[in-house]
Amino acid sequence: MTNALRVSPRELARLISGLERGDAEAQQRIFALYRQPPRAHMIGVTGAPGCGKSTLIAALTRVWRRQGSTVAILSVDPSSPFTGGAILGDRIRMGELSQDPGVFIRSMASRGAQGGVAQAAADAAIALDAAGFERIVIETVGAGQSDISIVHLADTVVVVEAPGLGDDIQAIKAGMLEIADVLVVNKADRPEAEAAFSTLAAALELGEAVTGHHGPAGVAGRISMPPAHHRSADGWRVPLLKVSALRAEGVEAVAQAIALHQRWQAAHPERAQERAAQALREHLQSMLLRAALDRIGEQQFNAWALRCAARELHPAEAAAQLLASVVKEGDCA
Ligand SMILES: Nc1nc2c(ncn2[C@@H]2O[C@H](COP(=O)(O)OP(=O)(O)O)[C@@H](O)[C@H]2O)c(=O)[nH]1
Ligand SMILES: [Mg+2]
Repeated sequence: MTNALRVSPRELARLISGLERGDAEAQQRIFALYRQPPRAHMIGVTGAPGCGKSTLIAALTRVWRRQGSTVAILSVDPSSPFTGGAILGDRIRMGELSQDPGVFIRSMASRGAQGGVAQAAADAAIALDAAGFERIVIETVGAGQSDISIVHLADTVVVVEAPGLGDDIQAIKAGMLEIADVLVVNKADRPEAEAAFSTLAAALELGEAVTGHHGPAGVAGRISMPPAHHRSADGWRVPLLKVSALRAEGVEAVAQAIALHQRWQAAHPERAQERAAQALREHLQSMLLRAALDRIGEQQFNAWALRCAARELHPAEAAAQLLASVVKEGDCA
């Protein structure tokens, strides 16, 4: 039986390619699919390049496959081993997963996608949900605004840290701590991991002391959690977990923490509302910019940019004047 709200494996690849190109037909298909309730759990995994995100995702996928869940992995990390032909080349890491029909692996390119790779990946996740994948993992490099926005689109955000990347608390510096639902210190098989773990644990305790957030115990409070954690602004206790993704040690605890968070957030719909508001804001922002640039025209835009470069005008003054002229001309309809 064919169902217009189901995406076949054959349609899936075509649809995602269409989204990458910013293809209008693919976009319309996603609009239709979005109207059905989501079933998949969307998990964002982020962290500095080389911290072991891809290795951890592969290890988590093995756990989920043993539990009977299907898994889709979207990578927006250009250095990822999931990227392009490297998937097949990296047999040790992905091993049997690349042959498993219950696992879908795809890297996302940003070329041409309107609103950038974050929105294209969010739309691809909708397609993957409609294709029946139960866990959808989005891997992003923990740097830059698009990565922050992509994690706003996930139900559960896993932030990965690792020793030996030059800075023990990069996650905190990049503002990643605020967005973490689960914090992982990877490469625990290396002795330096202990220091990274302690630094992060201390920073978390400090954060808790500063916010002074001590609400009633949530879902996590009733289930034994690792000793180091802190309470996020909305009451979720963020677990800090030590893992060796390479040796598949501690990975089941990460899967458990992710499952706990999935249950917790199902009881907190305000999270999903905030995510939708954020997505709406981002779409408005990119559409407004596009509409303004269309009206201004490239030639005029370049002329104003030259005036800014010549120090005739501050860019903010120029933007305000351009905006005023655009709004006066147009009727915003
Ligand atoms: N020692 C050790 N190395 C790891 C571990 N996890 C990943 N690595 C290595 O770290 C490097 C980067 O891993 P990768 O998963 O590609 O990191 P990503 O850039 O964050 O996706 C690779 O050489 C991995 O083999 C771990 O738990 N322990
Ligand atoms: Mg990677």
